[in-house]
Amino acid sequence: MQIVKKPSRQEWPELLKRPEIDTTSLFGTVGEVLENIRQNGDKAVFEYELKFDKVQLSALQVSAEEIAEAETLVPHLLKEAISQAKRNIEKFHDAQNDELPYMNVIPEVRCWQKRVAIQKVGLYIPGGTAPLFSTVLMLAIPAQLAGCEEIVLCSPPNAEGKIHPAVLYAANLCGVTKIFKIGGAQAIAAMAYGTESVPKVYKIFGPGNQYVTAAKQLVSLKNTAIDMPAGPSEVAIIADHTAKPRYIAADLLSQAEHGVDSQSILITTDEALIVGVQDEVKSQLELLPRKDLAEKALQHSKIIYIPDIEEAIEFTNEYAPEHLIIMTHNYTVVAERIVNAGSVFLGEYSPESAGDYASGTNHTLPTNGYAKAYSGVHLDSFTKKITYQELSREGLSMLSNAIEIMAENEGLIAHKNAVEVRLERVYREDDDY
Ligand code: HSO
Ligand code: ZN
Repeated sequence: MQIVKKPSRQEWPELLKRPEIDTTSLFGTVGEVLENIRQNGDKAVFEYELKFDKVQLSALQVSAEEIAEAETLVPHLLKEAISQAKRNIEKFHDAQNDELPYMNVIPEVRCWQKRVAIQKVGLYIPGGTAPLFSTVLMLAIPAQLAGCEEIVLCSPPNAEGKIHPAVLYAANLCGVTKIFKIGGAQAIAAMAYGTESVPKVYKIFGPGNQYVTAAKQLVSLKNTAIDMPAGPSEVAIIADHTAKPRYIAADLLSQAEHGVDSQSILITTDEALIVGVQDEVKSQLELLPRKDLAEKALQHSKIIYIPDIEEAIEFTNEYAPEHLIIMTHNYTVVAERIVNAGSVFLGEYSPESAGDYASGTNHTLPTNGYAKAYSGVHLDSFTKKITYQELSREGLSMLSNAIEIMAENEGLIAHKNAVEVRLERVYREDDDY
């Protein structure tokens, strides 16, 4: 890990940077895939599955037999763990379903807002080196709670043409309506445009590599919404002299093992903590099955010593981490000052892993500094709000002056007339004035 001590403000921009990827040819390549699938549907999807996932599929949709088989392949203890996580995620997300405001803005002018589920949503679950069935829970549970009618899931098949049984089990458990063996940009295209087998959806959710992210960004330019532009996963930890190097190292590594481009950052007000953390990282890393991945991620990870806690908080807010763990003696006070972060973990018993799996919060969060403006996935991500209004004749007449003067001054006389005809103020040839 890179060690930086007391960086000056001029050094901050360099430290706050995320690893940059070269996107020069990316959008062109992905654009071709999208266009091919838009024009040729399933046929193109089968071809891309052969080309990119190296598998000749006979059907894109996962069959009922395959789902039943997955059920038998998932160990009992894992099923219990998934069901505990599911209960907590449901409980936390269900509580987000608050009352809808309904009001008389002025007497006789009633306005309200209704939350309506997005009818068709698409969930993307990456293949890669870890079967992310926890991400199925994080996306399908709020989709189901919100009341989405069609929940489509795409995930790349392995060389045998199969999706990991735990992914299928979780999808089936959480009300996913159709599961497809499609990965990468072709999955995003299939869900955005629809094919003979894949239904077209209105919003696409979920993480993915740079091709998936580029595809999501491209389809979002037309008529498919996306949750957020996702980048590599990241964690920042603020720690003072009371924090335990062992815990800090474990958290830095839990992020680093996700992939070579993961970012782990420790911001500490205590210089003495640095050596302890370095030692712990070294020894814990040795025991990890994904040591090689984690080691590479650690090469661009940093330990930053900022003695002043105020400055450490300011730095963190500028970085806007996806996950923020605060291990300081006064973590509640520090937490109150955080304005940019995807999800915050407080005290020494709240590792990021808790939120990644089972505490109830969602782990689909904004990366790459997007936490400055985006929220993580939540119940409302699966809904949209429709506003309604109902005015009586009296209500309209009380507003008529304001509407008519404004319409007139915008030069939009048809707008003015829409009020006047109702209040019978428009002169008509046959009117008997
Ligand atoms: N840390 C990841 C989520 C995850 N971790 C899934 C384990 N499995 C992004 O928030
Ligand atoms: Zn994780």
